[in-house]
Amino acid sequence: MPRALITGITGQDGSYLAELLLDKGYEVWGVVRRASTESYERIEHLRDRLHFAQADLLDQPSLTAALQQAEPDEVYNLAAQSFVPTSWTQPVLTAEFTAVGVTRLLEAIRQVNPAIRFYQASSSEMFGRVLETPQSEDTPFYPRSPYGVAKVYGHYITVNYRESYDLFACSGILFNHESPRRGLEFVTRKVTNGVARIKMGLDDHLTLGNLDARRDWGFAGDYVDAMWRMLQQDEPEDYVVATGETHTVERLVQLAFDHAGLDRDAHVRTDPSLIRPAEVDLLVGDPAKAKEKLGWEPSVDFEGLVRMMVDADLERLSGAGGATRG
Ligand code: NAP
Ligand code: F7E
Repeated sequence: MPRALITGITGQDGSYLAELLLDKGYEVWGVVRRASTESYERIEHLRDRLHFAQADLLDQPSLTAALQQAEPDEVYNLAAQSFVPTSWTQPVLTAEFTAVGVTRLLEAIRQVNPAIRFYQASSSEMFGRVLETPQSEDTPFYPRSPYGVAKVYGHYITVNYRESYDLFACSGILFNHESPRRGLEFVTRKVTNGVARIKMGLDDHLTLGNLDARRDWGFAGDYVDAMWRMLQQDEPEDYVVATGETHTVERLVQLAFDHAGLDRDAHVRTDPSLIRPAEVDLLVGDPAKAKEKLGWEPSVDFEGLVRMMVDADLERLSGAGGATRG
């Protein structure tokens, strides 16, 4: 039975990846950090099939101990401070988790078992103020937030450990991917949850920032499959994972309100305080390499994703006793 260790198993991607690997017959270990209250909501349904190791990306000995305990064949590093606005208010902490944390984990792998295959969760935020459209594995980086800068470090330290120590280390440059398990502060989920709350009469309006930004949004369940495929190749390489389509935040808003049968103009406000100090205006990925070498294809389109998320939020809130309005 192959064994995998996932950092960030309590997050959106960690929960989908754990499901995928369990289905493939893996023994799945998750790194969890100590907290006074547990946050296992996204993996509650899997909990009795998972193994846990307590560790933190800030603490090198705990990472070494987690690897010694789990003895994994594959490590997926999904843990990070992943919310871009927080990276301006907590830039040093973001660098510790999202940048140097990658080195700590790679060092632990080198020490415990250099044959471990390693996946690093890199991000389209590294392209930032894009120097080429669409963005591919060859597009130069120009990050626009402390988060993006930290991810560039994580990307290059992964490449460097592959080249320096011959580790099987891959960096997946994933564009935005979403799901009903997305954190409530990210724009897709903020919109779909907001729409559902308005529909249920729990709120009257939704306040957003920049509606002109464009993103290449896909479904998280599809994207974790690409991570796994990267680690099954003969050679470790880096891959862009994206849909190849881009849409504005405004389009997301319109689709979500339409799907719930609500008038967008009656409920949407904007607040300049939600505009970022530096914005990423346009992202659209070129997934040709992932399609060709990994045989990867997205299965959910943008409209399908928005409908899935609105429906899930409506269902969740109906279960909580809300009452719909038209
Ligand atoms: P997420 O939902 O925010 O989950 C982040 C995970 O990291 C949580 O499990 C969190 O644990 C854990 N974590 C944070 N700091 C940690 C630390 N110091 N030590 C150990 N664990 C820590 O993120 P996601 O959307 O699943 O994304 C997964 C990864 O892909 C992240 O690295 C993100 O930056 C990257 N990424 C995401 C996207 C996207 O669109 N979703 C795109 C490209 C790249 P707690 O539950 O304890 O907080
Ligand atoms: O913002 C605009 C905002 O926070 C998307 C992370 O997973 O993907 C994610 O980063 C866009 C931005 O995601 C609001 O200005 C407008 O242009 O959902 P987001 P993100 O910053 O693209 C990348 C690939 C990652 O790696 C990250 O970890 O939406 N926007 N109004 C808003 N955004 C938010 N959050 N809230 C608003 O009210």
